Amino acid sequence: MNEAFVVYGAAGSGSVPIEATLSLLKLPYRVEECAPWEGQQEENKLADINPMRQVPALALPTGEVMSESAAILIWLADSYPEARLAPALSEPARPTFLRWMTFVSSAIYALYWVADNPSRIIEHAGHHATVKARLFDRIARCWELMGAQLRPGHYFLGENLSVLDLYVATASRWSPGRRRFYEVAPGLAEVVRRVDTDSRLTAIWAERFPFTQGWER
Ligand SMILES: N[C@@H](CCC(=O)N[C@@H](CS)C(=O)NCC(=O)O)C(=O)O
Repeated sequence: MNEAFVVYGAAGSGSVPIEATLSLLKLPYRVEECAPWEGQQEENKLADINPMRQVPALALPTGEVMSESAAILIWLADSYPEARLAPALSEPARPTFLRWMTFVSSAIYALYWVADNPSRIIEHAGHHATVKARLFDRIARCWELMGAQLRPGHYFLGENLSVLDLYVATASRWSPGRRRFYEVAPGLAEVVRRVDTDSRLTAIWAERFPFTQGWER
C-alpha cells in the first residue's frame, strides 16, 4: 500500500477543492503538477492516470485512481465522516448535497471543455468569442438557478462547511468570474466569501488559488 494520496492537478484548477479537502482532513498528500490545457506534453503526463486526460485525478493510498471532481469530493467526505464535510446518508440535507454537487460538475464544469478551447467544436476562429460568451452566459444562468433554489445557512447546507462549499468557492472564480456570480446569485455570495476568508483555508488559497489583485473580476 502506498502511503499518501496523490493529487494530479494545477493551481486554480478543479484540483484545488480536493487539495483543500485533504488538508482539512489532515491527510498526507502530494501534488503532481499537471496542466493539460497547456499542451500535449502536459496532457501526456495523464496518459496512464485518466483516459480523459483531465485533472483533477486522485490516486488513493490503495493505488486505485479516481477521476471526476464531484465523485472524489463526495468519496473523501464520506470516507472521513467525523469531519462532517458532507451530510450523512441518513441526514435530510443529503439529497440537496448530491443534487448540487452533481449540478456543478455536469451543468457547469463540463462546459469548460469547450469554453477553454472553442476550436474543439468550431473551426472558424472568428466565432470563438461568441461561443465563449454564450457558454459564460449559460454558466451564469446555472449559478442563478442554483442561487434561486438553495437556502444557505452559515454554509450552503447549514451550519457545517461541506465539500460543496469548497467546490462552489473554487468554480465560481472561473469565467465569467465572481462579479457576475454575485450579481446572478446574490444569495450565495456571503457563503463563498466566508469560504474565501476561512482561516483553515488561508494557506491553501494562498498557495493554490491566490486572491491576487483584481481576482474578483
Ligand atoms: N468532469 C471533470 C472535468 C475536469 C476538467 O474539465 N478539468 C480541466 C481542468 S480544470 C481540464 O483538465 N482541462 C483539460 C482538457 O479538458 O483537455 C471533473 O469534474 O473532474
